[in-house]
Parts: sequence; structure tokens; C-alpha cells
Amino acid sequence: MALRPIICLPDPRLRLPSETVEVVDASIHALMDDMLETMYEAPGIGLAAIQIAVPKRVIVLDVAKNDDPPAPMCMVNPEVIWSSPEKSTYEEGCLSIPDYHEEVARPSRVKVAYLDRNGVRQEIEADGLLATCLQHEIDHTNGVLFVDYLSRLKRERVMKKFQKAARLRELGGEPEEE
Ligand code: GNR
Ligand code: NI
Repeated sequence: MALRPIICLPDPRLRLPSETVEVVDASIHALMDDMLETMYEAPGIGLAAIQIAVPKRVIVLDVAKNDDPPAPMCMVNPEVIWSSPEKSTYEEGCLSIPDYHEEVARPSRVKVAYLDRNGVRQEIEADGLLATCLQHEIDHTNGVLFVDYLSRLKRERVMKKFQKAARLRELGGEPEEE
């Protein structure tokens, strides 16, 4: 297991759709383990492989409450196959957009199909925070970020803030994070 650096805005890799995984082999298991370790350390409740610069359709999540035992979930090639007409609003954040939070409305319930660690197709129906987190992570596999659901003004404000911070880092000659 290894901690991997998390890439942040304005890194253009966050905007690329990730590749479908053909075989859930030992390299995918190792990737999932690194992702869980990196997610818990951050700490976060979800992580998509592209956030550690691996453009594969793999996500991990753990939405267990702090006083409950850990409940790690790993999914390969996840896709939303049904979403409810009703919406729920959560204050979202993203490890690739540090220190920024905003409310986002999404379908309250979703059905998601995916391959498990053994490469077996599964379906899960989710609501509450899990439904939101699944949609947030699946969006990452498609190059979509939660700021895409905000008003243009808010989105452009946050994009500019991160572009400016990256420019200043370059000018200052600080070592860029990988
Ligand atoms: O840690 C995270 N918290 C969170 C809160 C509300 C909605 C979505 C999330 S996911 C986020 C971690 C992350 O960036 N995953 O991609
Ligand atoms: Ni995120």
C-alpha cells in the first residue's frame, strides 16, 4: 500500500474521461488499496483514480459515520443506471478543489452498476450521502467536477482562484506538487 499525491485544479487531467477497465486484476487491486489509503489519510469520503493521476474508471468510498466501523467500498466501471426525479442538496467539497465547499442539488436516489473486486457485476441502490458521493465520484470518471453544477459566476471565480494560485507557485519557483 502506498499514499499517492492528489492532483488539484487547474490540472487538465481532471477534465479527461477515464478509461474503462477490461480486467480486474492484481494491478487494479493494488490501485484500489492505494486509493483507500490516500482517501483515509486526506481525509475524504470518496476518491476517483484520476485524482491520483490514474485515468482508469475506478472509485473508492467510505461514508460510514466517524463512530461506526470503517466500511470501504471499491467499484470498477461504475455507472448510474437510474436516478430519482427528486433531488437532495448537500454541501459538497472535493479533495482536488481544496478549501472550497458549495451546495449542490442532485438526484436523491440512484442505482449504480459496477464490477466488484472479483470482477463480478453488481448493482446497488443508494440514497442520502452515499447517493451524492457515488454521483460525485462517477462524475470524476467522466471529467466532471461539482463546480460544473454551480452558477457560471461561482464556477469562474473558483477556477480563476486556482489558476492564479498555480501561476504564483510557478513565479515563486516553489516545487510543484506532483
Ligand atoms: O471527501 C469528500 N467529501 C464529499 C462531501 C460531499 C460530497 C462529495 C464529497 S466527495 C469528497 C472527496 C472527493 O473529492 N472525492 O472525489
Ligand atoms: Ni472529488
